[in-house]
Amino acid sequence: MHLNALLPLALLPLSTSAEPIRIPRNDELAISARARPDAPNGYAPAQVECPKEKPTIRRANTLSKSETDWLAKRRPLTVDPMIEFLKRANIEGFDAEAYINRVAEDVKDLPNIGIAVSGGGYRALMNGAGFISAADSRTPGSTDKGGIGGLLQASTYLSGLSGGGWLVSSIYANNFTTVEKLRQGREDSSIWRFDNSIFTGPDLSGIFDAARYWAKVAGQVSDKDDAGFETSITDYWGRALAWQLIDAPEGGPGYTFSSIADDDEFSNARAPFPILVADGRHPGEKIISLNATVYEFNPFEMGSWDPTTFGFAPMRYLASNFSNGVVPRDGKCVRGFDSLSYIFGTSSSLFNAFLLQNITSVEGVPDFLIEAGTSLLQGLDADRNDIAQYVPNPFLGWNKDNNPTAETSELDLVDGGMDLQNIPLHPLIQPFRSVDVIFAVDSSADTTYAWPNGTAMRASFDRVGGAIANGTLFPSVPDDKTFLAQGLNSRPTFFGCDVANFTVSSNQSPPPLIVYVPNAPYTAMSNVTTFTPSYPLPQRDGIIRNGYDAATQGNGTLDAQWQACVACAVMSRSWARTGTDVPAACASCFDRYCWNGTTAGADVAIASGGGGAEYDPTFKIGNGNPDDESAGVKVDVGRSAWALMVGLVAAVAVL
Ligand SMILES: *[C@@H]1O[C@H](CO)[C@@H](O)[C@H](O)[C@H]1NC(C)=O
Ligand SMILES: *[C@@H]1O[C@H](CO)[C@@H](O)[C@H](O)[C@H]1NC(C)=O
Ligand SMILES: *[C@@H]1O[C@H](CO)[C@@H](O)[C@H](O)[C@H]1NC(C)=O
Ligand SMILES: *[C@@H]1O[C@H](CO)[C@@H](O)[C@H](O)[C@H]1NC(C)=O
Ligand SMILES: *[C@@H]1O[C@H](CO)[C@@H](O)[C@H](O)[C@H]1NC(C)=O
Ligand SMILES: *[C@@H]1O[C@H](CO)[C@@H](O)[C@H](O)[C@H]1NC(C)=O
Ligand SMILES: *[C@@H]1O[C@H](CO)[C@@H](O)[C@H](O)[C@H]1NC(C)=O
Ligand SMILES: *[C@@H]1O[C@H](CO)[C@@H](O)[C@H](O)[C@H]1NC(C)=O
Ligand SMILES: CC(=O)N[C@H]1CO[C@H](CO)[C@@H](O)[C@@H]1O
Ligand SMILES: CC(=O)N[C@H]1CO[C@H](CO)[C@@H](O)[C@@H]1O
Repeated sequence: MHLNALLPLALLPLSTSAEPIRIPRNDELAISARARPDAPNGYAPAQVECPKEKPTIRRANTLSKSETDWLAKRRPLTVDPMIEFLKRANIEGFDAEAYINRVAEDVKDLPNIGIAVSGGGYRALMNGAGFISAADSRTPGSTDKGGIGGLLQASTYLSGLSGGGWLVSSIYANNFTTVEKLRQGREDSSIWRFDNSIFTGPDLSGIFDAARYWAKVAGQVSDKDDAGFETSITDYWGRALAWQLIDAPEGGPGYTFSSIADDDEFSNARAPFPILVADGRHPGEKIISLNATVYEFNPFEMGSWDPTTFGFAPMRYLASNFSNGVVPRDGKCVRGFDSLSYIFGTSSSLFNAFLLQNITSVEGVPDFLIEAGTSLLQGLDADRNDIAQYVPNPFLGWNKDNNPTAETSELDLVDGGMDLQNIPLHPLIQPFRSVDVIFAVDSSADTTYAWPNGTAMRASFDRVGGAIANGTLFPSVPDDKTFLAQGLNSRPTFFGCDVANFTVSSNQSPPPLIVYVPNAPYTAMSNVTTFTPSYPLPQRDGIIRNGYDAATQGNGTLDAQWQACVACAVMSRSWARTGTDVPAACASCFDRYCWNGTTAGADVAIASGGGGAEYDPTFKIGNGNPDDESAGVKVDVGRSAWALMVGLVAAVAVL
């Protein structure tokens, strides 16, 4: 990393050209009430009587009954939004309404859509939010010419990892609200106030009171400790984040992930199925390799499809004493362990070190906390400070022959991007889910200037080549050099377009087509460093809009056919199954957007710091005119100079 490339940022004045952002009063547009503070005792899990039908661990050899039942409601509800979306996209020579109505009778030919939002801290949250708002028909303007609004309503799954998991969690914690409403916020609420650093906390009453804020966070975590449960830095990190992500007093300590299942919108299948991802870390293991077990969290279950763990625990009863898959006859059950903040904290545990190392330098943090932070730093094995502890291990004694953690009382999970699969594709390529197309929003910071270079896609492709794949398939994806040389990382690229190119056995389906949507500068320099702790609201909004412009190719300004091309990608697998000819308009889209299978060759000299030219893109739309609030990089120098230092020092991080 060239530090001097970043230094001028520190000298930029706080933007004065942008209109100040006005937060609506409570009697104006506001976020509606949210999911549920469903835990029995705030942040602390508690022992409860087991339900009549005792919770058990199940084998991962099928979808859960809960998911299957939910899908029976969801798939039919995607039909109308899909027809609307396809009609707007207006693929020449294709009668979308007639086709979709025909295949809707037998759901298996209905396009099955997934969206995956990568990790990358606030950058990933904001860029991902731009995509989601463009795909959401509730966003004003999203169904106008060139928009892709309705794609979200037509989708079955929405997965998030690390920073992308913050986005997904925040949307579902708040009753499947819109990005637009989260962005607008609410009076007296710290929701999406990313201008206030997580270290200093919210300024609800007009003053920052870091001491009070951190005392609350510490109090919540010690409630969990007092209840007899292991706590780790992930608890602190998750609780601190919750103030920005869950619109409830004190970050909603009682909000659980499983309560999403009871949410109006989700339970009536009016929203896609949300999934977060984390990686397993074996005892004594330091490096997370591609062989790490990938765990998923959904409103019903937590577990893994991988051959190692190959099982799922009921989310609502996590931390019950499962042994060999069952709670002993006289054993009690536990509820409230699946705190929403603990789950999104787990998925983003890469940031634990960021919290630990920086908390000590924040003014106003009470001494006892600084001491706690310091002693945590010194006391804990440094190799373990990015771990979220799941104690007791739900998979104790489970799948003993293959499960490396079958003998341990503790299950250690880490940031879902640690295995380089920084896009949460794993849940969506599971054959049982039969997803046809995945929109993969990549905000990874791979290159010198914090843009993606396809590493996350390549990692998921590489993984299906190993024994850990357990029946999953993935389209061919070239190496990072090819991504850079062919510009596959600077514009949307489709992978796996041609089903005829897959050799699949008779009981297998081809993997989904992947629409790769990399973060690139459309109208804003959205490559902010992963560890920047605060963002002035105009910058936040600029990055969200940039993500929106990536999703819509600037509402069609870069390609008037883009909206139709998205629709072609949605239809592709369904057409292949029903033997329908691909309309000429789509053939032309696929020519333009499908990777054609050629690689750059070993002699291409494109590498970050490898002698070739750096990938240093310029604005695709406009010129980053500072009069346009969406453009250019603005950095908050007012609040905390140290925060900038953090950004500079941490800029080398890749995730
Ligand atoms: C959740 O949102 C839906 C749709 O906006 C609304 O009808 C419902 O009342 C909301 N539920 C709660 C609990 O606020
Ligand atoms: C689980 O087992 C541990 C150790 O045997 C015990 O201390 C704890 O009370 C048990 N918890 C429940 C909920 O049964
Ligand atoms: C792509 O990104 C990875 C980090 O994710 C980095 O290690 C690699 O060097 C990059 N490749 C090129 C060709 O720049
Ligand atoms: C992953 O596991 C395979 C065996 O299934 C092994 O050959 C390979 O070396 C492992 N890779 C890594 C990076 O640990
Ligand atoms: C494949 O794409 C590359 C990069 O865009 C291009 O240079 C090459 O000519 C294409 N090859 C074929 C066979 O279309
Ligand atoms: C595209 O439309 C959205 C919503 O109306 C708007 O916010 C955005 O600025 C537009 N983008 C361009 C490049 O015109
Ligand atoms: C087609 O399949 C072959 C063999 O798996 C692979 O090498 C090639 O990259 C694939 N082509 C495309 C365009 O995905
Ligand atoms: C963002 O990208 C631009 C264009 O590549 C580059 O000039 C700038 O230094 C990058 N900023 C960061 C923080 O990497
Ligand atoms: C398709 C496939 O290979 N499935 C295997 C996944 O792993 C489990 C547990 O090891 C096996 O039982 C499945 O056969
Ligand atoms: C000022 C300070 O302590 N900065 C640290 C914040 O956290 C990052 C990530 O762990 C470190 O790299 C910084 O040194």
